[in-house]
Amino acid sequence: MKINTDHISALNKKQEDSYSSELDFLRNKFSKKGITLDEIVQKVADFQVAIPSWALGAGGTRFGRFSYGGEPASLEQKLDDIGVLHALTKSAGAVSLHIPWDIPGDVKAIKDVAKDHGITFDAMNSNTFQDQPDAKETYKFGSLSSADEAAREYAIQHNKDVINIGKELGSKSLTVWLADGANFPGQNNFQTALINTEKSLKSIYETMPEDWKMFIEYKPYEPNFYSTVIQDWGTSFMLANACGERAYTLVDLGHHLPNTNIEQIVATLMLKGKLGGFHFNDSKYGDDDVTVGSIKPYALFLIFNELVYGMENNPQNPDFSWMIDASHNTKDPLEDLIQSLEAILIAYTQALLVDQKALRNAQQENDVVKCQEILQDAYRSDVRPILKAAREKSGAAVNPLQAYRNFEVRKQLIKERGTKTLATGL
Ligand SMILES: [Mn+2]
Repeated sequence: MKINTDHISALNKKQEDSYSSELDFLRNKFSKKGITLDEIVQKVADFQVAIPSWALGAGGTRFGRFSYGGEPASLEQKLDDIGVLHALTKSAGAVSLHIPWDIPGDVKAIKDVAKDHGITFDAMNSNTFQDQPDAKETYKFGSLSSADEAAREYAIQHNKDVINIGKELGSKSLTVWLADGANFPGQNNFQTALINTEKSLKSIYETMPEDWKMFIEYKPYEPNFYSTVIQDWGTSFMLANACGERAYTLVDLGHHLPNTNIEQIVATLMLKGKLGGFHFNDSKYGDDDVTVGSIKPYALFLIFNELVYGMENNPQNPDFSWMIDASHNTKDPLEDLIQSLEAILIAYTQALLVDQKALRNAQQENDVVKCQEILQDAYRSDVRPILKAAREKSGAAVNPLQAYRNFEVRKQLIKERGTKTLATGL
C-alpha cells in the first residue's frame, strides 16, 4: 500500500479556503507581539517524530490483546505502514526499531524500503525485559543489574548486538530501558543492583561508535512493583554522567508518578545538556499507553514550553530523538498515531507562540498574573490552521485523519494482508 501524492493534493485543493481566514487571524494577532507566523509554520513542517516499530500492531495490556485486521506481519510491512503515516503527515520520517522483534533479515532490502518511504532509522531499542525462546540465560531476576554475572554478561552482549545491527542500518543511538528491579522488599540489594547497572552500562557505552549516543530511560514501577533500579531522572542522570559525554537521560511522559512536574525535569536536564530522548504518550493513573494529549493537554503544552525554551537557549543540549511510545488495542493503530502526531504538533506550536520576551519581563517584575495570562494566551489559541498550513507546505494531507479514512487505508491493508496477521511485539 502506497499513498498517491496526486490523491493527497486533490484532496487538499478542496480544503484550501477552509483555513486561510483562520490563519490570517492568527498571523495578525501574533504579529502584534513580534511573532512571525511563517517561521512557526516552517518549524512545524520540519518537526519529525520517530514511530516505534511496535506501535503498528494492536497493542494491548497484560490482560489481553485484541487483534486488528491488516496488521504488519514483517519489518517491511511495518515500514510500509510508517510510509503511509509519513505520506499523510510528513512528520513521521523515522522509525525506532526494537530488537529482537525487528531483526532485519536482509539489511540492504530493509534500507531500500525505508529509503523509498523517506524514513530514517532513529534510536535502536534493546530488550532485556523478556526471555527469548533460545535464551541461554534468564532475565527473570534482572539483566544489566542482575546479581548473576552470566545474566549480566548476556544482557551486555545483547545491547552490543543491537548496536551492531543499528550500525548496519544507519542508526546513531541506542535506547536502554531497564525493567530490572524487585517485586518484594529484601529481594535485591539496592546498592549492588545500582553498581552492577553502572558497570554494565559503561561496558556497553565503551563499544558504541564515536558518533553514537546512548539514551537511558527511567520508570518508577512496572513490571516490578516494589522498586525499579533506574526509577527516576536523577538515577538516569547519574548513570549518564558516569558513562560519559554521549550518554543522556530519556524522558518518557508516562514514566512518572502522578502529578510529577515533568516540565521542571525537562528544564533541569536541558540546562545540564543531558536530555537526549523523549517519548510521547499520556496517562490518567499510572499507565503509559494512552494517546498523547488525550488526558493532559495543558501539561503537554507546559512541557513543550520548556523544550522550546531549551532548544532556543541551551546549545549545550543536543537535538532530540523524539518518539511516540504508546500502543493501545481499542483504536486502529495508524489512526492513533495520526492523532498522536496532531497532539504533539499542537502543543509544540502553542509553545512556539508563547511571547517569550513579555514572559521574561513579567517574571522579572514578579507579575504572577501576567505570567499566567501570557502562557494561557498561547495555549488557548486554536493553532490547527498552522498545522494545516505546515502540512500543505510539506506536501502532506491538510487533514491526515480524514485522508486516511477517505483513502480507506485500513480496508486496503486488510485486503492485502488478511484479518489474521499478527505484528511482532508485545
Ligand atoms: Mn518509553
